[in-house]
Amino acid sequence: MSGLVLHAYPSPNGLKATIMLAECELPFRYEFVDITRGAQFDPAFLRISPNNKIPALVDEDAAGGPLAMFESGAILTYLAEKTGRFLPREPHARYAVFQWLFWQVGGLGPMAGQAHHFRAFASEVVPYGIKRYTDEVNRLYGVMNRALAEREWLAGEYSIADVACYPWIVPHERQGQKLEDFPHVKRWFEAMGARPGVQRGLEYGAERKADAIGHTYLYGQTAAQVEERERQQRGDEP
Ligand SMILES: N[C@@H](CCC(=O)N[C@@H](CS)C(=O)NCC(=O)O)C(=O)O
Repeated sequence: MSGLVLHAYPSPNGLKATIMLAECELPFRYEFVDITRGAQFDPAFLRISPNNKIPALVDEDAAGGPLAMFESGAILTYLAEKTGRFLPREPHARYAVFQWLFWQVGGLGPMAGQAHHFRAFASEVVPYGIKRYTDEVNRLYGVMNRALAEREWLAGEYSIADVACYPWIVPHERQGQKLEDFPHVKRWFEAMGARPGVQRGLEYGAERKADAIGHTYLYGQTAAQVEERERQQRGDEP
């Protein structure tokens, strides 16, 4: 076997990887990981993604042998370095990209994910959680809006920072945000959506809705439950 293999699901973190692969016009095999049915606990998947989350990438042609990695920020950086695209070499420009990439991976993504959870998926209505995460996402959109008031793309030139943020802005309504309140984010959002590579990347994301069964796999995970899921996937005796 040779080539790039992406293990993903069409949720925002998976879409970052498909958009980047499409933007770079890189051929790849798409291995669908049904995280709504527990495929993230398959021992073979956990060997490349020990955090039981998508996306994960394997480059079977990497120098020194097949290279597997998890975490979308690492994957975007790897693909940028492999292709020489969307990550400048000059240090000021490069670290501007890394700052916004880490801002997304450590801030926008987790906070927007919690806003989705409390607003749309929680099994009980928790007003404090809804307000806490809706407000924090609102603050983050404000940060992004101020950055985009000064430049066309988040870190100057179009980069993996833009790719990382976009799939998390697509479901802005589910996060309780109005793009009209953030005109520079709106302008950027429309420019992103007009890029053919972004459109192709999103085709892998004909949004699959997590259903009630999916929720039992996705929420309430503890270390012990994850071990139990893995055991079930291996088919061990109870
Ligand atoms: N920090 C990780 C987050 C990945 C993540 O949260 N992936 C979600 C889907 S968007 C997932 O695989 N969830 C499955 C689970 O929690 O079991 C990244 O940026 O790659």
